[in-house]
Amino acid sequence: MKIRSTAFIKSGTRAEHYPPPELPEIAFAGRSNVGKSSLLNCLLNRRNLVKVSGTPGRTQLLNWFNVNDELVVCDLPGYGFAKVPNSVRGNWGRMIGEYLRDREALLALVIIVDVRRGFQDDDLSLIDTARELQLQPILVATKCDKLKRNALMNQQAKISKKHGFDTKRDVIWFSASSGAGREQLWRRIRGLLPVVDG
Ligand SMILES: Nc1nc2c(ncn2[C@@H]2O[C@H](COP(=O)(O)OP(=O)(O)OP(=O)(O)O)[C@@H](O)[C@H]2O)c(=O)[nH]1
Ligand SMILES: [Mg+2]
Repeated sequence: MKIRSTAFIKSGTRAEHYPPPELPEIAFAGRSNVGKSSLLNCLLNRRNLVKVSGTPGRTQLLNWFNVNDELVVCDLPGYGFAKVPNSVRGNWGRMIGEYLRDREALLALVIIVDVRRGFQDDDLSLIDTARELQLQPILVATKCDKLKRNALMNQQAKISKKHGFDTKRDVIWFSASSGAGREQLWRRIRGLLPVVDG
């Protein structure tokens, strides 16, 4: 995908904050600090469009970005951060549940995990939620550059075996540092977009 323009649209938490659903939308979710914002910057070829946080669990808002006036991407707040109080956790569930259920423009949910940790219970439950809502979950394991080649291959095999995934087809092995998996993720996203003439 050729990135011609990217722009921050807005942040919000509730339906009344959502931008008008004029373009197809793809959302990105994952545990805090997993590398969601870095993945988005890599995908959009921008160093710092999406803030990369030193403090995990800080971003409690949905953040929307326009890409090429063709597509909207939404960076969802991270989950599973131990230090977040229960009240915030409850809010997260409500906020994300509402968004996934009610956002009519939403085509797919990209679920991002750290390749070193794999898919944990909260990731798996989000995959289930997406499927129940007829949203395609696109599974991505990021930070692949953190493992040496052999360790990465072992980890890919281990994750795939545990969840019955096809190593090549079901998970995109990504690195925001090296750009590995970037083209594959774009291909998946592009495949969901309506074909525009010309
Ligand atoms: N080596 C390496 N580091 C990464 C990668 N992706 C993210 N990081 C680092 O991981 C940390 C967290 O990255 P973020 O992109 O802010 O993660 P996030 O999921 O958006 O975090 P929250 O919004 O706080 O939940 C930063 O220090 C990044 O530089 C990657 O692919 N490789
Ligand atoms: Mg972030």
